[in-house]
Amino acid sequence: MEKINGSQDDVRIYSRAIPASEVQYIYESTIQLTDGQVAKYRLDYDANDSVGSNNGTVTGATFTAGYASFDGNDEISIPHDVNHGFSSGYFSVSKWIKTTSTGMAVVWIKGLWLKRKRNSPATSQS
Ligand SMILES: [Ca+2]
Ligand SMILES: [Ca+2]
Repeated sequence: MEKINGSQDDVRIYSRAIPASEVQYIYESTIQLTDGQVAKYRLDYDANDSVGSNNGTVTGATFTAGYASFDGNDEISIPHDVNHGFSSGYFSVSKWIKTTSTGMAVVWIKGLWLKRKRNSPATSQS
């Protein structure tokens, strides 16, 4: 599946499940939801973590006007941190996304493992 072609901003990771009532806070930006927040990426001009210490590694994405732009091949990867809560099964991720794509695209992957079966060497027949 292809990666997102568009822009993303304000990525936040919480080490707990956030109920709908608090999701509304994030949407309205009226209350800074910091309870359980373990990472925040403003994506203004880099992919540094302004809450924790898990700075992202930028591959191709560019920063303009306070957000990150992706062209369908770009990505930002962040290191694994046990404090993010992924192992516990209770975590939340929020981000703003803008895209003109109408198909499906990857906007978030955790723990991607790609296994490729190695082809057997070609044999010739006589
Ligand atoms: Ca931003
Ligand atoms: Ca690119």
